[in-house]
Amino acid sequence: MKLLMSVVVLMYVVAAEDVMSPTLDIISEIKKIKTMEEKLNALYDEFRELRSKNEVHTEVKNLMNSLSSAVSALNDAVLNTNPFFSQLTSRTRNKLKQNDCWKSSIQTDQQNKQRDFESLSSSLSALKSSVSDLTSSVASLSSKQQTSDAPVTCKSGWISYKSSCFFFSSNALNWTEARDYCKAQGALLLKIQDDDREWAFLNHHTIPTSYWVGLTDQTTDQWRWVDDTPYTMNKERWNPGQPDDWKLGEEREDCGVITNTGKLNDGHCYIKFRFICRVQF
Ligand SMILES: [Ca+2]
Ligand SMILES: [Ca+2]
Repeated sequence: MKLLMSVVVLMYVVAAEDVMSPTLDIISEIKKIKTMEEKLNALYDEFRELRSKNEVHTEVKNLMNSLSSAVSALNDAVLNTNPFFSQLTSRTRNKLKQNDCWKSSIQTDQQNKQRDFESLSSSLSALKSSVSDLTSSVASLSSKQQTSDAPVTCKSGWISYKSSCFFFSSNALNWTEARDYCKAQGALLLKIQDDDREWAFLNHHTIPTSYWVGLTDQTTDQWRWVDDTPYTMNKERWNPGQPDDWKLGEEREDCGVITNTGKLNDGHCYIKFRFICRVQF
């Protein structure tokens, strides 16, 4: 561009030399030419700046177009992936709902287990208490048993056996008199425990003599002890065929007696036999 301008100036100068000869005119023209050259240079610089700006603008425009394309592509991508996100969101919500249900179920289960545990603990405490009571009862019974087995001290003429005092009379009375005598002594006409060792003790002191005991079926036709407690029949304690309620005249046999054999018979109550009284502690 500068070259072009210089050629133009030179042609102008040559043309001017041909046309104008005076020196002052030439100097004046040269100044004009320089002024024009400066103006042309300024225009050239301005043109170059404008061209540079235009290039920047083009570049910015291209960048904007690229950016717009990228945004459009991104938007399309977002639109394409939107169903996926929607589905994912739905699944996540469902999972959260399921988690809430599970959490509620687990909490309920834990509460039920806690109640069961408390109930079991309570039952266990009650059971422990019962076991403790039973242990105490067993200890108490054991102590009583030991006490009951211990021999007691009896008044003169009475025999001690375990926790009882026995009186084997040397005189004979009818059954009713014998009952009343024992009662007057603070005792009972003999009430026997169904115990082989006690039977052996009694036989040791009765055989070969007969003794009234506290058994009768006089009022009820059912054998009962003198304290009105029921008697449980044990035929092994009776003589063969007894009790037979044998009738003599108008009288039947209604009173129990240990005979000289050491076994029981029902006899007529008015007969006088020896008798046995017992005080049990
Ligand atoms: Ca009878
Ligand atoms: Ca009989």
